[in-house]
Amino acid sequence: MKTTTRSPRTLPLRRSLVSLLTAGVLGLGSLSAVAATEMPPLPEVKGDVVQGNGKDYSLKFNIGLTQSSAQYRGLEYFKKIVEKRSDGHIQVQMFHSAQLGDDLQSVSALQAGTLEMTSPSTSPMVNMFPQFAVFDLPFLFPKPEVADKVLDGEIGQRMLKEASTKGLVAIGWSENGYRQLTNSKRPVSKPADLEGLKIRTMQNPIHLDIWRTLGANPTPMSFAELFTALEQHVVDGQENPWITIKSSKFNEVQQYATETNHVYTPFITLVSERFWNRLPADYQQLLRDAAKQMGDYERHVSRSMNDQIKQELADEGMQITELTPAQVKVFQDKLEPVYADWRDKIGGDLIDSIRQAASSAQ
Ligand code: TK8
Repeated sequence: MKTTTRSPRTLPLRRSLVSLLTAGVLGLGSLSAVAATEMPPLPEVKGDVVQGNGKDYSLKFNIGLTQSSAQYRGLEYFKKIVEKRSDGHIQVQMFHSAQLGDDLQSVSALQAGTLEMTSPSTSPMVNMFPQFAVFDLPFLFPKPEVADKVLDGEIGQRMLKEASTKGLVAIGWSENGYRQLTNSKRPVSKPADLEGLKIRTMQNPIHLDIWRTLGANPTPMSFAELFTALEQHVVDGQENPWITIKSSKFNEVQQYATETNHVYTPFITLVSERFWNRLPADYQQLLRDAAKQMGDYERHVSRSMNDQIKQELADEGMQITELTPAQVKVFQDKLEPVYADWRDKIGGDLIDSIRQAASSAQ
């Protein structure tokens, strides 16, 4: 899939049109003037057709990110698996960019039975499931393999069970990824540079704490409102993974970025319990298998594109600050009190077992 990254809103489009026209005039005919992001191909569907009960089902799956996200690519794979292996008896309708609601609205819609599936970040759900807060602690997951160990291991599987309540069935993990800071005001390489910057955070108390502790002025807000808030300077900055920054075109309204990698955010795959209960057991298992395969593939897409997308953002004019290990440590040290405050609320044992997984994955 080729994904063009320009929108008619801003100057860069005019610039890229000029270079396209120039390329045309010069007979180069190449599209290379417009950055295009190649995604790894959709894998083949493996596994037999599942019998079911002869009935047909239709499920709406709504996500928060755009069609050029790894999340949407994962959703395409999920659809392919489910439709093929149910021999067309389960139809998956895909919705992106929060068309049917943002993360929290989608979760409510699942509970109400008006939407069948969604895949929110865990962070806005901590009021429902406090144990998810462990994913909001800064610098807890030093590399993706540690996240895999936790999500695919005992802790992640237990969390899926615990989150299968309140009208929800939790069936898998994919990833949003490592979060990076962007803003429209100035380069940031140390906490002092954040002084007075209005930073949008997810609706999550630890994220608020993180940015307050670093000296910024954080405001929680739904992701669906974020582009407009940045464009209209309601906030100066935000933080999300490179691929989300690019696929949401935040670089059109944010000049500066800092590679902080401060938090790793998973996406949790959720099904409406009302819908789930209407499915025969083998279709329930099919959805579980498909969610697992989507999660593995989506994580692969997200990771394989991370550096490439960072480069594309730089090529398109974003000023990216990379931090030295010593500079990262300044942020980490400053955030120690956040750990101290949250340790008991989240559960010291849980934090310790993740740190253990981290050290054994080194
Ligand atoms: C998308 C959100 C988003 C998250 C955020 O639905 O809110 O910043 O990182 O990706 O889940």
